[in-house]
Amino acid sequence: MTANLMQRQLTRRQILGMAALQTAAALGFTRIGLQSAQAVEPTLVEQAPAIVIGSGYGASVAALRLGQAGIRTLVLEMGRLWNTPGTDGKIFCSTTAPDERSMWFRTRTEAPLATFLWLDVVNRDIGSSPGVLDRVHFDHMSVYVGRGVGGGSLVNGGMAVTPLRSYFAEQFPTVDTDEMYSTYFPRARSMLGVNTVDPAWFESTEWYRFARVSRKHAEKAGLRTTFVPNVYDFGYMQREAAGTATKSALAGEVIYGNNQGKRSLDKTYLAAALGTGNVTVHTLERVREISRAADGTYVLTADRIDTTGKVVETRQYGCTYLFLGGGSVGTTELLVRARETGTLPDLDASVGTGWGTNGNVMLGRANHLWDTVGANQSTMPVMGIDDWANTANPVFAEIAPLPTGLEHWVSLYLAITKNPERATFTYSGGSLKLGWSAAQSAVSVSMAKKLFDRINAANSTIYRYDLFGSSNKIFADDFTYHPLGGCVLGKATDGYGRVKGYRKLYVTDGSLVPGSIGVNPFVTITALAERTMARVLAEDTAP
Ligand code: FAE
Repeated sequence: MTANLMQRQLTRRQILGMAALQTAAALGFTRIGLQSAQAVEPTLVEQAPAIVIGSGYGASVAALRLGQAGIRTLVLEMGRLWNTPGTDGKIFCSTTAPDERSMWFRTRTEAPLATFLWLDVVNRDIGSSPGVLDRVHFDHMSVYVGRGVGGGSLVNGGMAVTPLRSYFAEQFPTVDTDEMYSTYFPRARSMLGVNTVDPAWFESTEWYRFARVSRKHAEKAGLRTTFVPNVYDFGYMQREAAGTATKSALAGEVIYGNNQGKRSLDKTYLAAALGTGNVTVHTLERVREISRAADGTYVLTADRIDTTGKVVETRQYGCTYLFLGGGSVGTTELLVRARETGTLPDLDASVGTGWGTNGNVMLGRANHLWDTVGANQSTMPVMGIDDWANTANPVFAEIAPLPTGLEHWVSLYLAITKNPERATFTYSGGSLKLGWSAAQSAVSVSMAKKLFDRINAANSTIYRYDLFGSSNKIFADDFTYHPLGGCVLGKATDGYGRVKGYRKLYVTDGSLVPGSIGVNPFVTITALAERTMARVLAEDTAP
């Protein structure tokens, strides 16, 4: 979709919603809605017909569709509203100069690349604040997540990929694929503002030289590459390149947020949700407990934090309909805790199971001196190596940028492998544990290695040993960008995200996806949430 078309599709209500987001930010409110522009102080105990936890993809779809159905809805988000410029005039900081805005209550950044030429030059000491990117640590695995109004959409690479139909059907055998591919995927893509890079510009611009070099190397190994759509506005990016627009993707901005160009959820679904006039967002409020009142309504306990992380108030909210959109880790934590502490004792035993990393592994290859990847690199990936059809070793590898402003001869990749390993979350001693082992990551590594050994052999190249710490680690297998599962569709829930054991309780986020989807996941999460909301509004909310 072109930028103009996107703009034409912005409804008056969406524009009103965006104005509410801006006003709230400027005045420092933590409550945002069309009424909140007049600064209504919330009461300590608030009752809403519907509450949505989180404001990522699944949550935003729920909020919009509830608001459009005329149901007053409260969204509780633990992160900030990212709309207030810092002292440098920018809302977000760049990957090359991270500051306190970069990470969620850290004193040092924890970027996926730990080192460069084995030097500790990537991570920086920072002030602690509710920054936009979090890295949640478990034994043998850590999970990157976005924090703020818009969740992962604030920090991700914007790759908007519809999964291969046959693999979607394999992962979701009970879901009607015809309906998904004819109705919900197109609806999700249209709402998210998905567009594609102009191939002619791609072939000629210095900003995608890195991708063209990786394509050449893949082709030399007999592998297929494919263009990948994105939610970054490519018209805007071309103006950045031409010097007529402020640079964002072309200025190293991505995992700590983009100041321009990206259609994150606060510009799409959430703006439209607020525009309905029925949706209010509370920020810096972390839900920590869900229980049920005698009349079957839900009671939430939420901690409101200040920008130092201190809990300044604990609030209780009540609602009839509760939608969980805290992401795979956030939602699963809430439900596993509720089951184990007895506040929702009838939750199914499968809550907490079926979690996977989408087979994520990051790696770098060292190119020959004549194969320069360019000092100038766009942060938005637009191409992948697609070897998913290789049943002996299915891999889809995103050709990732490494924008440092210097030529470094590195080809970087985020491989998505068909790793069948799954893990279970448990709750003990007051904290969430993930039963993921190093051996389970080794399965992803072995699959990625088979593919990239082929590419190295065909091009007489080797891996980079200097990027992931001092121990010459070639494969970063200890983190995922794509946490999936924990409350799997059809297992912990019915076929539409209704949580088993409880009425009017729904999951709408990445926890529904059974550990793997073969491509970057947000389009799938969004489309499934659209499907859930269509069904729930048709069947469950009638008076
Ligand atoms: P998510 O977007 O994570 O939103 C959950 C929200 O809930 C967050 O805002 C949390 O702060 C909030 N929350 C959690 N617990 C609570 C609580 N207890 N109380 C209140 N609020 C809470 O969930 N995917 C792609 O498809 N393409 C990409 O290019 C891509 N690149 C990525 C790059 C990075 C660096 C990262 C981290 C992820 C990337 N992803 C990408 C993954 C994608 O962002 C992710 O799958 C979705 O954001 C998950 O959507 P959910 O709705 O599940």
